[in-house]
Amino acid sequence: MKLKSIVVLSAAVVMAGLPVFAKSKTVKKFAVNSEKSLEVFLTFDEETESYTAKGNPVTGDGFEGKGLVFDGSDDYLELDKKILEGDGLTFSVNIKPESWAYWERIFDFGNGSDCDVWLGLDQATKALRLAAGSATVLAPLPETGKWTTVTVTFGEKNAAIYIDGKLSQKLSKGVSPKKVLATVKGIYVGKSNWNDPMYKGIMDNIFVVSRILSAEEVQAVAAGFINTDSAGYQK
Ligand SMILES: [Ca+2]
Ligand SMILES: [Ca+2]
Repeated sequence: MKLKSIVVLSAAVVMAGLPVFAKSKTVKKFAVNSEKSLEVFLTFDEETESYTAKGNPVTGDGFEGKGLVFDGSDDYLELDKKILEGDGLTFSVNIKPESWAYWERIFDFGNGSDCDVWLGLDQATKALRLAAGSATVLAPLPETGKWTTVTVTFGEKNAAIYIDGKLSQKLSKGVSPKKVLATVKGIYVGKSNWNDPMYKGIMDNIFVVSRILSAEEVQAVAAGFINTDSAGYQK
């Protein structure tokens, strides 16, 4: 088992050559760093990158450079509790699913019973579902074999899913990350807190900010305008 500690990257990360770049010329530059609530940014491109992985996932062709290949059997990541210390949370990832199974998880933060926030395939609607407190928000299920940017936000009065930077659905109810933190057991990427199927496919650019990004900021993140340089926020 590979067991490493999580670090927040503070080095400048240059992201270029995105397929969506040309379509997003109107998006303003958005930079985020640890002072701006950046908690996690995993690109899987550097040997020195540190994260907690279980099941020995390997790296393969990613959205840019390398990505992390989840075998659908026992591969997952565990994130640090500090991502839940804010009043809001934004999670973004480039996914290329190999297959979908009902209840398969992209992430699941909680305790597997009364307090859980999860993103995955909902059996009843056959859509991508974010469950956050009393809120259920849906988006079209990302196609297998293709790259899709999925971004979600949640907080006490917020639950939203964006697909490729565009809002799919948003509700003004949800659950505070701090409330999830109080009873949390697993903070998983690719795995459920219940006995549900594991994510099978590739993930790249796993990005977590401990606040709710605006629609404009989400659009910038999805277009790859992430700059973690200490120069900080610019737009
Ligand atoms: Ca990458
Ligand atoms: Ca494995």
